[in-house]
Amino acid sequence: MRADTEQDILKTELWWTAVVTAVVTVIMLAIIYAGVVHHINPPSNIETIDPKTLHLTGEFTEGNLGTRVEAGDQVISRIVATQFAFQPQCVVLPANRTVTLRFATPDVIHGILVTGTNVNTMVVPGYVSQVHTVFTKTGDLLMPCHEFCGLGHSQMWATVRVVPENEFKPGPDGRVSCDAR
Ligand SMILES: [Cu+2]
Repeated sequence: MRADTEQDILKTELWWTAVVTAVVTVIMLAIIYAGVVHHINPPSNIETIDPKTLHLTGEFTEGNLGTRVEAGDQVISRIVATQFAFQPQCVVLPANRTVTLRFATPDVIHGILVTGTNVNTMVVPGYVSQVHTVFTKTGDLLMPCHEFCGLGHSQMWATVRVVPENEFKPGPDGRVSCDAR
């Protein structure tokens, strides 16, 4: 093979610069198109919360955790992910109905997934993570922490108890807990 001259190298470099610029342009246009025309956005529920005080005031205080049926029949579960447990350890949710899961953490980055479903999110200090979903199968689903958060990480998991809609009976305060059942 003959060694390329300076001129050949320059030509090749310019050619690949043009190719890369074209590819990046197409990708950027596709992202802008998806975002603006189809309203397809990243799952960004940008809601901030002070990790230092979330246990003292607001929706993530101990008494507010767990599942509650709120105005407009919305089913909302609030869960705190902390080293190395979830609070509460178990939440009850009805099947075949839109439910909202809200997570916050006072310490480090955690992550959750609910096995057998597409529920999967990071839980980042300073932010509230929110997921809307419909569970179609009943039973106890395992919800482990999937982001290494320290030595007790492997012990960190909770249960999502999905019950048939006719067995989902909130108390007078709208709450449903695993122990009450
Ligand atoms: Cu963790």
